[in-house]
Amino acid sequence: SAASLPHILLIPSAGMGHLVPFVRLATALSVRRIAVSILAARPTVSAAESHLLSSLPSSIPILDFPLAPLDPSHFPPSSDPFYLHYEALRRSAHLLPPLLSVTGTSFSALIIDVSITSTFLPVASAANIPCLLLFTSSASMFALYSSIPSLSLSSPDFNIAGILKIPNSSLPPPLRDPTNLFTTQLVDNSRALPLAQGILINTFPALETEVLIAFNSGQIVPSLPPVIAVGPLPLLGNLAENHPPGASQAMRWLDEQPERSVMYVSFGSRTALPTEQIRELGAGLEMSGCRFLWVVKSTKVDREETGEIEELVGKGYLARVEGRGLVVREWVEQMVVLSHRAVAGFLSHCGWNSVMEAVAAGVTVLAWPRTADQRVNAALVARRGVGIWPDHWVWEAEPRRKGWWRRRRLGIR
Ligand code: BUP
Repeated sequence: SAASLPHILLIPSAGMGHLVPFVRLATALSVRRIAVSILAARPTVSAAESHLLSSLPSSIPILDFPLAPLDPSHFPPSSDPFYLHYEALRRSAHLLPPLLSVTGTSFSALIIDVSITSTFLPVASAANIPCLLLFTSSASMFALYSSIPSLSLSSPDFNIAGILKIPNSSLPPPLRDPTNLFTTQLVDNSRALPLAQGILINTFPALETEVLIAFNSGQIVPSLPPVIAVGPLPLLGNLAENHPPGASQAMRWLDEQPERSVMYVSFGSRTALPTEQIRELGAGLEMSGCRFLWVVKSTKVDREETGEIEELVGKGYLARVEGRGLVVREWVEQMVVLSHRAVAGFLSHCGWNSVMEAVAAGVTVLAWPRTADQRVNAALVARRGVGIWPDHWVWEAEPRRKGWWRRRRLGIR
């Protein structure tokens, strides 16, 4: 009977980089005739998330989860809106059992985002529901993540189980500050990992062979449950059916370009470049003589993205590159872009979803990691021949004074 079929509740946290792999996992389970639902914490941070949630098919029903608001005065005013959202969700774990009892569905398991591990695992365990984690970055990054409690963060290199060397310069920048919200959450979550029934990662054995073997032979953190490579997660829907040719300005433009001639340029859904750096990147793309499709982004949260492109890239830029370069500010269907016959390269920040999508589409990556896990992912990109990475480029620490980029270029401190 329907009541005895497995039914899994998936609980993503904030940001497209987290929601997209959850939706892909839900889709993969649902085509295997496993009933799934997604818990959607409201309000979402970005408009892109609410748009994706509202476009899901009826086979992936949504359970709305209103978040108790946080008192902003308890956090530094510059706190990342996505980390604040993780925190609000983490603090709402106790509201899950009452919500589940109202739905009347008895869920056979939960699959939750790693960023909410330390508060949701105990709640799941008290409710007697098996709980697995989905880690939305690489297995290499998970090796660092799960080892954090036992590492000295000031060592020059982290040598993880003798199989993975991560230079200190690749440590996600927020981890340098023990009071940063990201750091306190990560340390808490990392300690709770052994309580999970399993850890799913969107990777595959041929890409991260040694790390996956090391996890499952207990060499990295002996107390961890099985680490299971479930990638590459299937892409959303049927590309050809859902995205007919010419469906958007970007696709119409790509349709007119020669085979494998275009560089796709995007730094993901939550990395904003300062205007001066946008100008420099624009100049570089112009000087390169390459064809390019550039998704330009100047704010972290898409709702705040307003105004004309010309204000960002500079007056006259669009006319100068016309025919050869297209600059857009709105969301593009990245997987459809990467699968287009005209696209040959991807200048990417190396968010993990972007890397997996490039691998799946067979597009070469030019890595320019900007923050978080991205240097660890970029190193893997270079090591496994997925692309290239000029690894002497360092993080640019935030916050910056106005004009920092020009001063750095001119060698002025
Ligand atoms: Br921008 C953009 N279209 O225009 P990552 C992104 N995406 O489809 P991030 C689009 O969002 P985290 C756009 O294909 C990928 O699936 C893209 O995830 C899609 O980077 C996702 O690549 C972005 O992991 O997230 O956004 O920085 O910080 O969680 O890695």
